[in-house]
Amino acid sequence: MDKAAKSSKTARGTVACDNTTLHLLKANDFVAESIRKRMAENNIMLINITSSAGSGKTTLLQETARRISGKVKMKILVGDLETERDADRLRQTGVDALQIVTGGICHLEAQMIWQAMESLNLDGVELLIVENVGNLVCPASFDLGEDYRVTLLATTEGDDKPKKYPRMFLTSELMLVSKSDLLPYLPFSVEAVVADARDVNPNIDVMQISSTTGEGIDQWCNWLLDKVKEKQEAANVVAAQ
Ligand SMILES: Nc1nc2c(ncn2[C@@H]2O[C@H](COP(=O)(O)OP(=O)(O)OP(=O)(O)O)[C@@H](O)[C@H]2O)c(=O)[nH]1
Ligand SMILES: [Mg+2]
Repeated sequence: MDKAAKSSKTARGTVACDNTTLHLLKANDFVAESIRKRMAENNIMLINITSSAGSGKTTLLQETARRISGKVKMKILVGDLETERDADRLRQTGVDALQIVTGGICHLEAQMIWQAMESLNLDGVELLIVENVGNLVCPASFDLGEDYRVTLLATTEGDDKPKKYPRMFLTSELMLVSKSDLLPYLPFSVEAVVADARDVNPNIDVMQISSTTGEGIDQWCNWLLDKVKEKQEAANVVAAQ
């Protein structure tokens, strides 16, 4: 996997312009690297879940926790501008979840994850999932030190989003086309959305899921479990050398 900072990736075909935000992002990338190192030392798979507001991130994580929290030791950090609502929903499934309230900031930053980790006992944790603030724009630029970035795109949002918000899809390893149960009622082409996402990022993997019907949820859970195993096996190989 490419370990270059997510913020330095540029979409193909866009016009390069001076961007002062890039200087701020360097500070974020520095903290993100420290998180990545800490996750590597502790063998924790870190997943950053992004999407527009309301695409089904929390619902998917509730279903995920119900299915795999008995198989893998997992915890969840969830970011929102206000309220503890998503963390409350997640805790109802029995999983340990901590809410990060950004107080108006439209994305999570690496230093927020670093601070939250101080309140979270990570002993024995194998999988740490971060649910980012619902927004396809700002969270795309902030590396959180994750191993994988997973972006949900709900069928209700329209199939034009990968080309309109390319950075998010460029920096994601997996796109989950969510709310697939609504496909019969919507003018949404899965074929077109996959073609556009792959045009932006030829390496992006795609799964079609519905938290309502359960379509694709086992496949998604197996993907997560495989990633946890891969990281642990890679660490064992290094330790044996
Ligand atoms: N039809 C359908 N509705 C869904 C599905 N998943 C979630 N929803 C509904 O979509 C709405 C938003 O779901 P959430 O899980 O809160 O979405 P979210 O991405 O966490 O939202 P934010 O955290 O606010 O960005 C809720 O009313 C869910 O019940 C699905 O697979 N199918
Ligand atoms: Mg949510």
